[in-house]
Amino acid sequence: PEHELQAHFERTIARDQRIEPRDWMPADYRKSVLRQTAQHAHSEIIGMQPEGAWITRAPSLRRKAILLAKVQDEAGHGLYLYSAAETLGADRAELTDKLISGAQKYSSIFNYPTLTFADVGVIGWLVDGAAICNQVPLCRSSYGPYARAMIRICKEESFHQRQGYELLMTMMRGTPEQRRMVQDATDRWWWPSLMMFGPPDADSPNTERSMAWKIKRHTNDELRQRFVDMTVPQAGALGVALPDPELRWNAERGHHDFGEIDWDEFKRVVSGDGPCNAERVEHRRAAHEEGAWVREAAAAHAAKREEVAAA
Ligand code: FAQ
Repeated sequence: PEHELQAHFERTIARDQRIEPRDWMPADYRKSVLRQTAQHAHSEIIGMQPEGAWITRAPSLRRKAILLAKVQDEAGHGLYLYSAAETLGADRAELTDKLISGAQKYSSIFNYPTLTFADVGVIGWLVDGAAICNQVPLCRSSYGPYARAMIRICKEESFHQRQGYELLMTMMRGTPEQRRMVQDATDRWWWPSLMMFGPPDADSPNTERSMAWKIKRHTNDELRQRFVDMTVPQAGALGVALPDPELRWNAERGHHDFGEIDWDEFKRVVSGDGPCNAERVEHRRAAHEEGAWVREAAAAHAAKREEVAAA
């Protein structure tokens, strides 16, 4: 009976055990985990574009090889997360349709342009840094396949973050022009990175329930604060300024205070009206359409093998 299944589900959550694909779960739990994993998968796939644009223009063979590996990792994360979404009953082709039609979201951060090679370093430092901050606690998310995917993904994200920081360290030891490029990229990516954590807790419709179900382990503002506290000393070591005149240590709180985020900009970018939204989705649509023959060939090959096996 349903109330017994519900009680078992509640107990599993209360004991910090995992919900697995075959377990009974409330329809809204399934819906919410699916919403988050699908958005997360879409973010990884769309997230290949801003840096991918620099693969052909990387300044050395070494930088090209590193960047290629990083962008391939992001594709892997996306596929891994789509598999997690499939365990909840989603259909992968439908997920792609929902991304392309704008029915499902992906992270706001990937709607900003990458203007110079310093952006590649700053994405590794700030965007992967924010991703790690957000995703390490998700290794303890209550949905088993999602939590397990996060473990491997976080290991690769740490490598990504270090490569970005190392790239920036190298540029900061370079010419004044290179140092200016790093500062300029930091100025452009800082505020969008803070927006990755989502709306303030008071305006976050999903947080309360996702925390109760342990899908999320911390609120958006908690993780944003953690990221700021972690990043300020890194900026100091690098020798770049963070573009916020209100950023300062607050000894009483034991945290850094920081300025107000432009939430109008956030809303615009999330609702499709950021600097690169149209371009990102169009690029994904074109790649999907151009890949149709690969899917058809794979399906034909699988059918042929089945025929041979049956004969
Ligand atoms: N952009 O009620 P909440 C990466 C949406 S890292 C767009 O607070 P929730 C690695 C939200 O979905 C980036 N939409 O929602 C990488 C919700 O919409 P809905 C991906 C946003 O779920 C690095 C509505 O606003 N990481 O890809 C954003 O409790 C470098 C209300 O918000 C993840 O997805 C945003 N920034 O908290 C790749 C991490 N923020 O569905 C390449 C997992 C909020 O109600 C290169 N996800 N929204 O229509 C999470 O932790 C959570 O889903 C949050 C949002 C924290 C993103």
